[in-house]
Amino acid sequence: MLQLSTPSLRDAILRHLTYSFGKDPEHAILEDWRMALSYAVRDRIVDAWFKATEKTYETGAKRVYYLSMEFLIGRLLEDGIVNLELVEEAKAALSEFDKDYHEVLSDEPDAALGNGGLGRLAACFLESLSTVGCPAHGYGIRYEHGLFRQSFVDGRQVEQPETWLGQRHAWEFERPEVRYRIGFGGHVDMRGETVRWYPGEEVEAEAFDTPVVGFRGRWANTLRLWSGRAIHPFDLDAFNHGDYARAAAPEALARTISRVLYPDDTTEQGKELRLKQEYFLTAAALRDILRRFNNQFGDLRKLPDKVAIQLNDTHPAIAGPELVRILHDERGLPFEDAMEIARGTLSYTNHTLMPEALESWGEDLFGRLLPRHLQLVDQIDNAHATQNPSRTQSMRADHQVKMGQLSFVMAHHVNGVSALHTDLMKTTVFSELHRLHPDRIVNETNGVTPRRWLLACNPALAGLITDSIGDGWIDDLEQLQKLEPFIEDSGWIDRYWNVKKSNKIELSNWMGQTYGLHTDPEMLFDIQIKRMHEYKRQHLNIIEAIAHWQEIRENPDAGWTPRLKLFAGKAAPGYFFAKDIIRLINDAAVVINNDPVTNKYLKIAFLPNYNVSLAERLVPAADLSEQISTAGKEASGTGNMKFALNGAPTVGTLDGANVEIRDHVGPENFFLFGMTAEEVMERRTVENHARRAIDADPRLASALKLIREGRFSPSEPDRYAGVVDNLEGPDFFLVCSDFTDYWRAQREVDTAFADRTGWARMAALNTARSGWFSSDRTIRGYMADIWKAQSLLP
Ligand code: F58
Repeated sequence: MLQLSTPSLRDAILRHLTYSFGKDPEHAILEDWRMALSYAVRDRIVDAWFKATEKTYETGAKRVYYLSMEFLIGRLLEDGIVNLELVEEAKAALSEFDKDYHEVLSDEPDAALGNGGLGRLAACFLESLSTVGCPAHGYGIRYEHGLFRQSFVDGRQVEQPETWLGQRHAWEFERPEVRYRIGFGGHVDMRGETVRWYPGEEVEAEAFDTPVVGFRGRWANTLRLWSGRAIHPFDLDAFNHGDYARAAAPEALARTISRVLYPDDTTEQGKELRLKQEYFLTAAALRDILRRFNNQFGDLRKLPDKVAIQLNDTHPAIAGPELVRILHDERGLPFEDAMEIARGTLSYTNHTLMPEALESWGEDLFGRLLPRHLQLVDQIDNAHATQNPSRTQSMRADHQVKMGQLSFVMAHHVNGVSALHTDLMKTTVFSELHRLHPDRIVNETNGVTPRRWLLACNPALAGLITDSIGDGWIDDLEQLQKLEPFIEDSGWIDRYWNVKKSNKIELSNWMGQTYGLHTDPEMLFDIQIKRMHEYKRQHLNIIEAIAHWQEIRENPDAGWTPRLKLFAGKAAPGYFFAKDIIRLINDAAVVINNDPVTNKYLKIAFLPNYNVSLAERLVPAADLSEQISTAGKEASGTGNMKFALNGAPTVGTLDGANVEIRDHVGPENFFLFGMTAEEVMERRTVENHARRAIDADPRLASALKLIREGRFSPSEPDRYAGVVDNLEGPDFFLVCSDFTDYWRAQREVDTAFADRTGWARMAALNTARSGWFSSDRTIRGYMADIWKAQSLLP
């Protein structure tokens, strides 16, 4: 292989500035510097990438393919620099040119190609797959517009299109030679044994590759994103007749397929374009996987030995029927053999139990877009029914195609994302399928990459840890346990506390400069950041804050623990209740922050446009992590892990991975409240449960009364009537029933925080005991339990 000597980073930056971007240092703008640095870093990533690819071919190793509609990767430059251990060199090189490292890094657009946890998990997995040296590809869609940008007008969420491709970025390699035709609609031709699908419409999927480098640059994998294009980009005839709009129509139509990410997290909408996107991704990925397999191995019966395809939720579930179609219709294998090969290759991760989020497609739409696949779904369903005579539930009920059941039947393993979630899968949505296939469901508790979520975002803490126990923790996170003996040492605890304090000061300064928000870093920084959803209960948090504010007003001199409550998160554009909660928080913040009696003790802010980069600023500065979902609803959570790792104890329910976090950090270092998942189900059956809870708690009653009376919306007193009606009435997510215990837990937090050393110890124990929540551990679990794949690192 070609070996080039590596120039110094400084020389590489200058070379790219000059020859890739045609600028001299005097005339270069910030973006030029950012691009030159990115190219210099990218060159080294490419070296690692080629080596890894070569090794994968040489060894004939099994490859993992992670199919996901979302990869919430955020910015990539710092990731590359950190993983190649170039931080100091990059800082020094830039300062030679009088450029600030952080300013250059923040110039990069934040690639928001995902909605929330599911997409961010996929991004952490890619990084961990590379760090552990597992040969893998991520497959997704190269959305032109990622998740919308959020701003507030009079406290209300306003959405604007996101345009990450509006600025140059360095990470993708266009592959014009890798294109596949993807068909939709048309008809199915059946001649005896041979079945052929003749699509009525075709678009082309073109590949764009982004290398993903692992820690210390020992391995790099590929994220391959598909972009839609027209097969005949231009209607010359129309153009010649002066009809320019019609001339450009084919291209416009084909491009809509990868134009924009669907912004609806957790509710399923059944939109035609969404199904098209799902098939587009899946069909292109399968074509690509089979081409690579064919070149290297050939014999399709060996597919399960050489290929593991993970379906990230049901969004790529059409992979089951599509693989069967290719093997059976196109390659001529008997249906049963095609089924066996497909099932040996596919596995499926479930991320939600909420019925409204489980995908299903009307058979009319499905049959119109994918007529052959609908036939195959029926054949798969019938075969499954025949093999399992006691089965009562079909994947084809109510004129629908149920994608969860289809995925389950087509997968050799189905996994949940936390221990509790996996148990609930077995007893609720998949209870029948679990009875029929008791070995299929396994648990793989989520994790987060410690490179981004500690080493990069919290350099001060990472430095203290490395000073104390060496740097082995970075890719072996359970080594954080070695910190425990230091926690006894008051000098060390002071250092830990000072790290947190400096992070809080930095955040305070940044919020001051960015939003004109004045905050005191001595306060307890209490943070809830995640998508807005009723089950996540941001409203429980703000109602408790309102009740707390009242209490402080009544007795201002009672020695309150000063608290800053920060919120951030986007609501789906059509989710009006969630948007009301955003507005309520903003409205309440105005009133409470301007109360001279209380604002030393309580301040509230909702930071706009939550994204990965904002999370990277907030997580290291948090004192308290709000993980307060209705038990049984949050499949896992991953923000909860980031906070614990960075030394913010949790106030939370026994939900998702909170359960495992509490087990690891110890119950004395976790502020537990609320009903269990079982109690939740029971409470829902109690008549008037909300009314009873309100009548039993005057604090809750008066907070709701203030909201109802328009205390926070004087210009429109009944602005929140709908919200309060919901809470006093159905209150499906049991905000009222959990309020009193939440209040209690928060007062325990106040008391605990007043003891600085005690709190610092608790925070440090959260760090020391969170090593298990590394996504390296999760990925090793998938490799061993599901994919049967090996690391190729020595
Ligand atoms: C999330 N799901 C879970 N879905 O809510 C969270 O508990 C879990 O930690 C995380 O997955 C990773 O396992 C989630 O983020 C979505 O955003 C989907 C987007 C597309 C439509 C349906 C929801």
